[in-house]
Amino acid sequence: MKAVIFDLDGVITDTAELHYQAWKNLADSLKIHFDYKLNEELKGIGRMDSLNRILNFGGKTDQYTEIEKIALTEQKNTEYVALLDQLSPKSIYPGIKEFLDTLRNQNLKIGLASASKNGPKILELLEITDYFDTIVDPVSVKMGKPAPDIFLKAAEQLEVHSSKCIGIEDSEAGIHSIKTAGMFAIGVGTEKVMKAAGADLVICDTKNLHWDQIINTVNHQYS
Ligand code: G16
Ligand code: MG
Repeated sequence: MKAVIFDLDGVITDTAELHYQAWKNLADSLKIHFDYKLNEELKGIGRMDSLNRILNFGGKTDQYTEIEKIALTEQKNTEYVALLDQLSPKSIYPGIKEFLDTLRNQNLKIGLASASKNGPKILELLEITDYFDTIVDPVSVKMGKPAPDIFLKAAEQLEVHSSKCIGIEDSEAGIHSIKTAGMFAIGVGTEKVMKAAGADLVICDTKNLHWDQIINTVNHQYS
């Protein structure tokens, strides 16, 4: 293995609650019910796709023009970005910093494949930008997760063949994306959900990300 490609939200830090607050306020103003269940379904899904799912859920798909929808996503993002200021190095999930150090020591390349246009800003707030050899601009890929595009683009930018990459994800859409890209997939979450999505290795908590265990599982699978 030559590279590890990370998802951001739900793997490196928890921004789901901040997305929830910003989407909830927008949905309230549109008189659409929004709850944690729907928020869960938006994980890993890009901004406009997320808005479309919310409008669809509220039965209001046809009530807004494309220009109005862009304005709505901007309204949500302005609020979300203000909430991001709460993030600091303390917001990094347990074990992630140590894992990044191990990857560095093993001379592995490190990439970010997040659907978030705020990815670079979040890495800055967490003070871990320097660990990353590449960050994919989600605007540069044609299809969002579950399509493989964003993980393939990360491999391309790292100049590593996808079969030599490991992807780490917390969303089902993200696991599909990694597997379709032909990579080894680590799922952060419950065994049942992540295995069903196709994860090769499941960890329930980021503090259980241990390189020795990962590489053993990879070698076992490919032997
Ligand atoms: C993340 C979140 C999604 C969010 C998307 C776009 O994906 O999980 O809920 O809609 O980014 O974020 P933004 O509006 O900041 O561009 P990922 O791929 O990092 O899990
Ligand atoms: Mg995620």
